[in-house]
Amino acid sequence: MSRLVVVSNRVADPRKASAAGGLAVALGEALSSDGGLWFGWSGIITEGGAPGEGAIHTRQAGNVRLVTVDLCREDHDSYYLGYSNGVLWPVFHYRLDLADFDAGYVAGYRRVNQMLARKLVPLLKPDDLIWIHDYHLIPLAAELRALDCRQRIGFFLHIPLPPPLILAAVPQHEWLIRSLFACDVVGFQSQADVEHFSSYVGQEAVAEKLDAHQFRAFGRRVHAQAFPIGIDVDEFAALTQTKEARETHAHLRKEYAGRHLLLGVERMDYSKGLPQRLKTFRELLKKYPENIGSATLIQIASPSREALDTYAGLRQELESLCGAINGDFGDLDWMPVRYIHRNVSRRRLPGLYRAADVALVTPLRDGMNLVAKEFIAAQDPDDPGVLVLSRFAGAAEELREAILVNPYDTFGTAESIQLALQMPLAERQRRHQQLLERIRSHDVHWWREAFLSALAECVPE
Ligand code: GDG
Repeated sequence: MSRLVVVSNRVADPRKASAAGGLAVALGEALSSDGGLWFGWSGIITEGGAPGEGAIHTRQAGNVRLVTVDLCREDHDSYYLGYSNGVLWPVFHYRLDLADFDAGYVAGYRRVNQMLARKLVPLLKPDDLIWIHDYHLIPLAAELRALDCRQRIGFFLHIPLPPPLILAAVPQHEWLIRSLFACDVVGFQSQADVEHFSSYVGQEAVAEKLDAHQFRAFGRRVHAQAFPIGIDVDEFAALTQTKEARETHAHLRKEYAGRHLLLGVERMDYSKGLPQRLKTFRELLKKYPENIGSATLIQIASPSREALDTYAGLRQELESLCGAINGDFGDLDWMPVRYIHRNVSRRRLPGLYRAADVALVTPLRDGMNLVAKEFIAAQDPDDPGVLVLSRFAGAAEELREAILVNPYDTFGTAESIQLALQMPLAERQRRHQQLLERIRSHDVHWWREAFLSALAECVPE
């Protein structure tokens, strides 16, 4: 039986992962079931260290070995802030206008991936299955191969892959995609991402498509497929019954008795469409004045990547929009928007989801979006809330019974929200039941097993 080695930018203790959320739990479970290794950055930034060098830390968490590496300030700023979050994140979310193509960042990105490969190779066993996660580590498989690593390597991209013409704006686009061909299996969130991969390699690398999932280019064959990530539905539904969740639910239902509660939950990120959502909510109040005094939007925007200027600008824009809406429409006994720029405890979230009549999950672009799935799992099947979901979230490929919207169209989205607020109980129940079946059939366990089976079954070149 092969050992699993997970590599991701951040590493979590699987015994405490439930506090961190779904993905950490899923990866932790996969590692804990047979014992494995989880490798990544320690989260520690050292001042004055040498670029491309970092101290390594090892600790045992049950039967999982956690190995992490420190980054010096220069490496952190170019690899993490610069190239990963200043170039790849915006471009892969179609925001060329926000990308900072500073030529210096790529050198740091490559240097850190080379260092991680160098530190990982001595820890590997011949039959290991290596599973690399996300855009921070696209070149890692190629760096491992350069050090003669022969193990099977899988890579999963948690964010979208843009179409070729957008991807081509990254000066190193060919190098990035060529690096993916060092893997045996490449997983994407949605069929749209696979199609972008297929058209990119067809146009730019003259790839040969061998069958539904096999591509040959750059002298190697890769299996590329959509593995839409899910959540642990039963675990999340059970979380609605904890003391904190029940208290949150009871408190909100009491406070909003006879009124409507709309909810948005995300990291504060420009991909999530927060300004557009607030403008849509303002449109809803203008166009359907019966909501004035009776509909409240609770918007949680938990702090994220605050060291980047774009994120600071977004925060200012949101604060100004919330202030304007509350000033224009609010009254002594009612405020339309409750905006929370703090991290809400994971134990309270399920109660919050369950208390909401409508969830607004309206990103401008999103790899998948787990909030949409958490909202469905947390509902009371007898009286479920309605999911309003952006067609630009990967989740929209699966969650067809949500109300799908175009978040750029504030007018049209306001109309859809009004429909959601007025939806009869029988239709809410029917849609919820179908959505629940969908998230159950493709839950996080399915995701992990489907990916790892594809990796275990592939025949290395
Ligand atoms: C990336 C991709 C893809 C949010 N605010 C709070 C909080 N959260 C939790 C949610 C959810 C998670 O964070 C967010 O997951 P998403 O999937 O919605 O979005 P990203 O963080 O952008 O994740 C995305 C995902 O990777 C997995 O592949 O779906 O497309 O962008 O679990 O509940 N949790 C707590 N307090 C908060 O204030 N405790």
